[in-house]
Amino acid sequence: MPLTLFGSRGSGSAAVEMALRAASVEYQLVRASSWEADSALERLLEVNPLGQIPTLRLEDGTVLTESAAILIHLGLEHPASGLLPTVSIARAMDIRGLVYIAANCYSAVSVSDFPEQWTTATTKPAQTKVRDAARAQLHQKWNVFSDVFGTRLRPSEPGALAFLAVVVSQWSGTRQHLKNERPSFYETLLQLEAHPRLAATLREHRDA
Ligand SMILES: N[C@@H](CCC(=O)N[C@@H](CS)C(=O)NCC(=O)O)C(=O)O
Repeated sequence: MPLTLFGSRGSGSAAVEMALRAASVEYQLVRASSWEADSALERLLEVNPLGQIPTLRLEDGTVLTESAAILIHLGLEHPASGLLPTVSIARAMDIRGLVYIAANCYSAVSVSDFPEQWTTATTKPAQTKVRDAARAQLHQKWNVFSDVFGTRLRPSEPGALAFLAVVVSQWSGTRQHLKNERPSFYETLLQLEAHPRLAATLREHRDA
């Protein structure tokens, strides 16, 4: 049985699709998300009680969630794919970057997307304040990512870190922020988007 990727258009599953393709791994895509009632949400909830994507079911039925964990697993399983550097210290830094994005950026996007879940306030203005604060935090975390990891993204041979950085930085006003605050990193992200390892998947996620 091929791997099954639960995902949806414009979501973080794009980064995992890029990785599966880079590693030439066969997979079937199941459209599922908590915000699409007509999707395979019930099936997703059976394997991931959080109902989050990306969720990847491996050949033997093992379920992987958490984009950083999925990308690290694929990189380690397919060392020739270039998803992770082969040199130990460089690999450790890329893993640090992947976990950094998941812990600091992806989490802030969740607050920005669903502020009502992060406050007991029920009024719209109060929830908007939560969203605005989450976005300010998110943008600050991207500044630091740019300063610490920006040169690791290897536009000529992008790997898992570049995939996750490009996908997660598309959301919550991050690109506009980076364009103003970290223009050179912003240009690197655009360069990466045009790379064949990313371009087709990004196009499908935009046009699907
Ligand atoms: N910690 C997870 C977060 C995944 C996540 O929040 N995915 C979003 C889509 S991009 C989602 O499914 N959100 C719906 C929800 O939380 O209900 C990861 O790093 O993969």
